[in-house]
Amino acid sequence: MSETAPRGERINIGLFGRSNVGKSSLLNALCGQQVSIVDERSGTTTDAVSKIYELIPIGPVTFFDTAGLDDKGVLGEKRIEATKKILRKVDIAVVVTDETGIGKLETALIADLKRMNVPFVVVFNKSDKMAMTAAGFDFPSVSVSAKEGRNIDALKTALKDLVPDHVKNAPALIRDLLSPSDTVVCVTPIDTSAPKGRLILPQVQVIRDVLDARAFAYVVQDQNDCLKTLENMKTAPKLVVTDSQLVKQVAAALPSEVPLTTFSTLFARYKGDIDILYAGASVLKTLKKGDRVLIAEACSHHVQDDDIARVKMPALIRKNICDGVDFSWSAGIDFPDDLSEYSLVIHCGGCMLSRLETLRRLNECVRAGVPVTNFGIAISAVQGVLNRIVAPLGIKR
Ligand SMILES: Nc1nc2c(ncn2[C@@H]2O[C@H](COP(=O)(O)OP(=O)(O)OP(=O)(O)O)[C@@H](O)[C@H]2O)c(=O)[nH]1
Ligand code: SF4
Ligand SMILES: [Mg+2]
Repeated sequence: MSETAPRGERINIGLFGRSNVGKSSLLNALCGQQVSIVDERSGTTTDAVSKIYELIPIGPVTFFDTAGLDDKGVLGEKRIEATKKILRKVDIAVVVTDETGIGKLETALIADLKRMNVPFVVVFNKSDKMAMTAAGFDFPSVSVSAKEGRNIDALKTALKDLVPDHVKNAPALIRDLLSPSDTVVCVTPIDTSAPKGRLILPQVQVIRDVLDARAFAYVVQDQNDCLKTLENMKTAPKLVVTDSQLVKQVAAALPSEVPLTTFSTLFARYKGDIDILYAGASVLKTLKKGDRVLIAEACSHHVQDDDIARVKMPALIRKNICDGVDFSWSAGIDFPDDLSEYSLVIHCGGCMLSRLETLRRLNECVRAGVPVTNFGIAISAVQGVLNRIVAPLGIKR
């Protein structure tokens, strides 16, 4: 990525701090326009304000201006809760304070951000009154005047430096695992759930990525066809990639030295964080009676008789691990506010989510201290083949 190249995905940047320190003024200074109302009275921003903006040198971002974290009264508590919800969703946080510096609230906020692993910068605003220096602090900071537009470029540079590597460098789908002329066998069952006359998009994307690597793709329907294909091949395949619903059968049919993975596992790495999802899957076998598991889907849809979230996944866990597990479900863009009551979150494959949106959801779980995995990885884990299917991706056990 060049210094000013626009990124494909929007980064969420939140401004947090006490009332009246100049959060809204700072947002306006960053965007060079009146986005948020500024007033000398405390508590001006009540509901969070979001602003989509092309921030040079980062690219597309969404800024969130929030209510002060010291807002008073019953409504104030609700606003603080809403601000904290945004805190769990941002990719980068800006902790705004003024000439009064770092007090109790900022210290607690910074501790929270460190614990949740959220990259942040502290902004000492109102430098036209008194310039603060961050000498002795162990965090990045910038002294600015939102009112006079002083040092705002330094803040933009600091924000750019905070963009996490995993956001900047998305992994490949499969091509990094291949050399030209390697062969990949894809197992794509054509059953009643397969769409008529075509393959599903994740399968097409994997095949395309194989071709982009100048490698060769064989496409077969099941483990028997896969074995026949292997027998006909002069050299062993570099990788066999199967649909998750056949992973147990394919793993049993193929010799153990044949590298095997699933479409879901490739996508878990491509779109999310395979290490987090793999670690989350290890919790499955420890589930016991009464443990609460949240099954989360990114969109709402009509529930079918063999619905994976409502029917198949709970049945798989009840049958193979423990039939006393207590399931809850969520669908849509929001997780429940309190994830702490769950022993595990099992998320859908997130086909409608971008990589950054997927990572944000995983991070929400990590920040709440709750293990998270996804449908595809969970199916392989419950079937006892997880270590085999992550091995070709170089996952450290
Ligand atoms: N001197 C000076 N005053 C500033 C600066 N930035 C903001 N202010 C003033 O501080 C007051 C509060 O600014 P806001 O931007 O509304 O502060 P806020 O943090 O959004 O406040 P809430 O929405 O109430 O939480 C206003 O009177 C601003 O004009 C600055 O850089 N210098
Ligand atoms: S798997 Fe895709 S379609 Fe299904 S709930 Fe998740 S994002 Fe939506
Ligand atoms: Mg405000």
